[in-house]
Amino acid sequence: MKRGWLKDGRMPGKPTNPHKLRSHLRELAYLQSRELVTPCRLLLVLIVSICLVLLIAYSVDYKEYIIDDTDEVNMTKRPYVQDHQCLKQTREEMLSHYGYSPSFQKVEKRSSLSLEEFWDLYDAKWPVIVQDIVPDWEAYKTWSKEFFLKNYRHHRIMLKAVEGVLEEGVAFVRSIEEFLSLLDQCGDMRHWSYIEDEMFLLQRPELRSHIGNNYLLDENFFNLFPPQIRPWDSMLLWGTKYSRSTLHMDPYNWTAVSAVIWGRKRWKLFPPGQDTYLYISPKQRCGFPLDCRKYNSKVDSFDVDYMWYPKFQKAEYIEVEQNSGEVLVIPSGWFHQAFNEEETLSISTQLMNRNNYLVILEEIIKGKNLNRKQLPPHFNTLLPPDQVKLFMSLIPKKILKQGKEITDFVLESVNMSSTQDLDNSALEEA
Ligand SMILES: O=C(O)CCC(=O)C(=O)O
Repeated sequence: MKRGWLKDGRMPGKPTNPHKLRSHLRELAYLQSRELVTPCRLLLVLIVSICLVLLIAYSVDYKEYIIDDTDEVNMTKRPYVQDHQCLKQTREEMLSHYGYSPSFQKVEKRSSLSLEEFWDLYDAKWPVIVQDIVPDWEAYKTWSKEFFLKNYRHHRIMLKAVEGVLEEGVAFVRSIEEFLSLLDQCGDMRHWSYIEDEMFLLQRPELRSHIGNNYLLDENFFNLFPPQIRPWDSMLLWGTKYSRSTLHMDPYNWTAVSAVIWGRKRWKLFPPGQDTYLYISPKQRCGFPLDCRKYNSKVDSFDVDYMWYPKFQKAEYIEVEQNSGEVLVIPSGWFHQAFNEEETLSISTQLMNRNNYLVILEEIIKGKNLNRKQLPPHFNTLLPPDQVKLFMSLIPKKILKQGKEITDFVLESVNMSSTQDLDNSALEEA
């Protein structure tokens, strides 16, 4: 019944008699109060109340969000999370700014790419291959097999040997001469060897100096790290055909930079946000003194066991071939795996700059090396390199000391061991 109508359906007229007026009013009040307590009304009141409560709760959250918005990136208050959707959109805008059409399924090969354009279009956003860096290097011109045999025949080097599946790879120390003899054996997908040595070039400055300039690394905040915990920056990778890396994201989630001196690599590059399909366990640690999470997949994307890893079928990736003389840059957040399609020698390094430094600092916090609360309130008002310097000054001395000890230990292990197998767990720890 509509409110204000009498039981018999009449509209209440204008009562003239005071008695009638009182009884009309009483009747109206009765009708209205009866209507209010119907189950329908009750339900409605309940729904409205719930909505009101939700609205109040939401507006409180929303207000907080608005406040955050003016203060969007603030590591002193909350974890920094890279917004890959936003980065993708920025790249699209930048592509149109430069007059390029969007290309989201391939890795472009570029020459004469300015640093500015690299930062705008690729850095932290999309992988790219740059073709005109390595050909100027002394290493590109002189590092033949004969060169290594002549100058480093008996020098020891760390390598991984696989007889079976990738997961069962074993680390060894061998001389260059012995490794070269392995190159002559013909392997297959389950038999191969791979030098993955982070110290060989660093210990031999004359060789290290053959790696020329790479302008993409002109701004590299790793140089602001104390030397004891600064990541080693020129890993030598020299593998037989079929050799390959694991499927992984790099320590501290840095930008990976690979330069092929000779040979050919095929890469599978996985855009961010697919951890479930790649079987990434959240509990792995890198075990460095400046500890970090380790992002290694159990899947060998070039030899997948779908019985064990069925979800991998859903993973999306881009494939690209990197030829001799080319540099591949893989942004933070992208899992990747390299496969040497022929005997290949390359050098890997890492990049931390204005576009990914917060990702790396956040990984260092996740590694429990320091507490977010130790960052002073003005931290995010500083320029990026000053933020990195301040952050580094807060790293406990104990960690720096351990860093030095580990470096000394690794150097000693490589120098002291003859051709006997190294204790793998010790190497992995290191
Ligand atoms: O070249 C390789 O085998 C892998 C290198 C790599 O994954 C890296 O540089 O991050």
